[in-house]
Amino acid sequence: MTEEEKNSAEHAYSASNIQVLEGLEAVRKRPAMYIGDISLKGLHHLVYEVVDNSIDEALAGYCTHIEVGIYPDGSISVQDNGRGIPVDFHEKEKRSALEVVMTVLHAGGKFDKGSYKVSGGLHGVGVSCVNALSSHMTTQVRRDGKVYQQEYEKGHPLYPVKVVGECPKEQTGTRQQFWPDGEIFSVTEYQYTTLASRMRELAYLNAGIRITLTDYREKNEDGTFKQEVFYSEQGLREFVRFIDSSREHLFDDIIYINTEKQGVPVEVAIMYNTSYNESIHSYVNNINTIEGGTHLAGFRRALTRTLKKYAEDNKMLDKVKVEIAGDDFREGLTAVISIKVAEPQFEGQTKTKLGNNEVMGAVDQAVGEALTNYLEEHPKEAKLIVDKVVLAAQARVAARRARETVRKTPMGGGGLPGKLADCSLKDPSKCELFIVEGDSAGGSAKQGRDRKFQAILPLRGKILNVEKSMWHKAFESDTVNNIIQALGVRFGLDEENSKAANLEKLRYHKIIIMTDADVDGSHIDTLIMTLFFRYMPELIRDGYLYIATPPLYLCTKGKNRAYCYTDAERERFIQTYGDGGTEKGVTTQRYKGLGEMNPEQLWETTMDPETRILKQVVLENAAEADQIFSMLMGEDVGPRREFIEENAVYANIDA
Ligand code: 0RA
Repeated sequence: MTEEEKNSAEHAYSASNIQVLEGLEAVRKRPAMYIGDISLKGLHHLVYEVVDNSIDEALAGYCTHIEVGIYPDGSISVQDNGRGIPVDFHEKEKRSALEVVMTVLHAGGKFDKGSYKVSGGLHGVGVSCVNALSSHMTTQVRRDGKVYQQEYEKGHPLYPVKVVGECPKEQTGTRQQFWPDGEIFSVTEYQYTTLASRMRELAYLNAGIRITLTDYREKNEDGTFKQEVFYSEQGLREFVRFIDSSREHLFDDIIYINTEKQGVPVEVAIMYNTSYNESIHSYVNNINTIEGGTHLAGFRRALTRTLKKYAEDNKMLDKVKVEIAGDDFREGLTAVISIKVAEPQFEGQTKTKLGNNEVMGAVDQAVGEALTNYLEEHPKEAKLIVDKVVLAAQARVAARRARETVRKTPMGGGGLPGKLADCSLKDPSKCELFIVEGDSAGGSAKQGRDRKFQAILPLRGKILNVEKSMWHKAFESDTVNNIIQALGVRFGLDEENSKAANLEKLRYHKIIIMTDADVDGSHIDTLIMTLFFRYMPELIRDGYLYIATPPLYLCTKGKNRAYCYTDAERERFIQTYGDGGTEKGVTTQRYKGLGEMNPEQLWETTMDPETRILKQVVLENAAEADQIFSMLMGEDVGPRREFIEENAVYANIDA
């Protein structure tokens, strides 16, 4: 073909595809509708979408290895050793099947007769969306001894699928590489840790699949690229062990279920520990259902019924005088539930609550049968569980009696705490609560704030480490009660789950933790975040929790003056204003704590919505957060020291 012929072929080619292109234009017009948002989250979602297709191929039994690469030019590659997306000519569509998959919305599973598509990202939008939101994309398929290729710009094919090479016949697979479009995304730089965390989770959820993550932007000392391999032979069993790695086990066994009931594949791993936490992580088609749903309800129902029946049948409750509640059965329980549903209905605020009713019975039956067998075959472990349940019930009842003698108000239901300086507006969506370390900083914050929409709650003294205390014990702590009462959050209203927080009366939609920028401050941040994570995770999930960022320095050179929030910012100030780019002539005032700023400075640097920097606390990966919080705040100091040494952001600030 001459250059001219090629151009005209490409032109004719794209002209015949107007219909398709319009479909993808919709994705570019409203990207958030398809991938959630256009920030960091949506950017990473593109990768998950592509990886999910390879996971599907693996679940169908044809793929064992997925390689993900992050490149210096901002692109991502995902390569698998599956059968390769079919490339044959599609009669109805008048083009290659591969092109249809890549350019038609929701065309993902079209050619997949028989086996149903089980994975698929949160929005399940398919690879064509990724293509539409990429400035460039290249797909390569190895099948039948040939390498096929097609490239795209913003989802538009640049040429029909063509053969670009040969390969051994037995070598098959799909390679996708995409460059996220900077015109669409507000950020385009990938975070290794975010991708690693999801790949680790996927490896645990899908035993036997090897996922390699390589960061071609970063070299190790020996010249190789930064790389991790995620592989789990034991799947969910290893996953619960990982989550509970810093907790003391009640016994070493993992109760493991892997079965299919009423056409629903159900996999569950359960472990008991000596803590007071309930940590149940549930997944549907590899998606973390943080709002729960019918599968979780089925699990809880089976657990309560089976344990209760076992304890009664074995006369273990005869001498127990207290009523045992559902929660008591779940104290110290860590579990991962993973099910596959052909047509999941996702509901709830974040579309992570499973609505399919038929699933409840399937999970209930699977867990009921397996747990009954386990208890009968393991009397020693069964006794440990029942004893722990009874203890939980007794402690709960004793605490309630003690509370009732002191005051009659339900937990978290009372008036506002005396230390709270409330704001005058009442609309929660406009109101902010600053939780401030120390009375003196609290005083400055009260003077410096805009009292219309900013409320201040100063905290004095130590904040309870809820990781180590029984659930109800937290409500005996003044600081915890002050926070809960100020927020207007109530507990104990939900029949199903009496520990669930009720956010209906939440009084502020921004809750801002404001502490000193030093080790103590960061410790207090962690304590408060632990309280929220364990008692009110919904509040983090809904994006209400923030951390304030006070400046580290005030740099001055003549008339130029700037607050610097990082060492890099201070460096930049010196480069720009210092004599000959040196520190000469620059005065640096270092802020050791919030208390060193006067009310005006505190407002200007840390509280004024126009100028402040707020960090939103996000729950990227609940299972991993569970593991990290239990490690940081739990009993075992070894792993904690290691983690702090590896992640010591504040180490040089204090030096
Ligand atoms: C449908 C049919 C066949 C393969 C695939 C889909 C497939 C899709 C993706 C997406 C990423 N990697 C993939 N690998 C395979 C094969 C049908 C056949 O060979 O008979």
